[in-house]
Amino acid sequence: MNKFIDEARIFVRSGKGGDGAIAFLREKYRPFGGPAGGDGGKGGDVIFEVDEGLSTLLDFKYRPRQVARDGEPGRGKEQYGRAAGDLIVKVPPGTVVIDEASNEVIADLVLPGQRATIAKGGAGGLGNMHFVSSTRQAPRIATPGGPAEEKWVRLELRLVAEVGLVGMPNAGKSTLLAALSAARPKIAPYPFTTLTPNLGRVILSDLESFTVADIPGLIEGAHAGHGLGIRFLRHISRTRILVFVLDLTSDIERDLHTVRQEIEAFDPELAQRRAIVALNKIDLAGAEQVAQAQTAVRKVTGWQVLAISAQERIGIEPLIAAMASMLRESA
Ligand SMILES: Nc1nc2c(ncn2[C@@H]2O[C@H](COP(=O)(O)OP(=O)(O)OP(=O)(O)O)[C@@H](O)[C@H]2O)c(=O)[nH]1
Ligand SMILES: [Mg+2]
Repeated sequence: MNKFIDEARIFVRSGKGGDGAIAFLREKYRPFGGPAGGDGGKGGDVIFEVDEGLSTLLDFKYRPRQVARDGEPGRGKEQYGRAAGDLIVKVPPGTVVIDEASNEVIADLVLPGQRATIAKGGAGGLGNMHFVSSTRQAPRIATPGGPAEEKWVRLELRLVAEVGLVGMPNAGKSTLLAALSAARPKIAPYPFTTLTPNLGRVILSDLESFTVADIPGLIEGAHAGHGLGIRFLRHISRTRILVFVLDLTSDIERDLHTVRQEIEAFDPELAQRRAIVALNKIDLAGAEQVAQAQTAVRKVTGWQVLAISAQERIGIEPLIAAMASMLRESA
């Protein structure tokens, strides 16, 4: 299991272009053989590329410098300098690249194989063989290679999932993820079991599936750093719908209020996302309590409220159907 790292700061530098050469052909029987300085080669680009197999920015903790090679200078006898190969840096899906100097997002890499040039290599300089004219038979001019580009960039991972599970610690989010998908996150009868986000894929058919993210639980004051804080909410910023998981054995209205407030404090836009409520642990509650809770939560939110037992796998299919139809509607 890879350690989950979702932030990194790295230095990138492209390659400088090779200088053009100043050279003349000097052959035994051609004393003034003419200018023959070749062009320099292009410097390497630094290109980020999404690798589906990666799920963390951990590698960058060990390799915080990504430097491409310089182009080779041109040489005599009209020989070109070799261009440097580009440096391809693999990043996990969902990596946002931010230029530290301007604080601007310069790339958002989501799809497998997607690429972005983060630092462009310098062009090769021109050799003096290009500068011959009728009045200038022996030019002593060549141009230098283009400069390297360098910058510090911040990488932020924002997981790619259509549905985000949110709720208080111990509500049963990870149990629900396990019931929905083949994911096997850690589940335990105490708060803060989940320390980093988990992803699972819900398979509807051969052609249809969607990804669900389970994040660490939120508590009151999470936006001020309480519990594990709200920094993991970043990982549901790309989701299209949220599922609020509530534990029927606790005060559901208070829990719902708390979680919604923390999301609002993190990002008001995220708080507006379409949502479904999953009232969990119905195996521990009476039918009447479940019905009352459903009515109360529907009244407060206006959302669809489904009763489930993640552990006993009750009500899971209707919940999947509700998520799928909401995703289709908001496509
Ligand atoms: N009886 C019952 N217990 C459940 C149900 N769902 C989850 N649990 C139990 O509730 C406890 C917490 O479940 P988790 O899935 O770890 O809860 P979580 O929301 O992921 O918690 P954090 O990771 O701490 O935020 C575990 O002991 C589960 O076995 C359910 O439907 N019925
Ligand atoms: Mg959990």
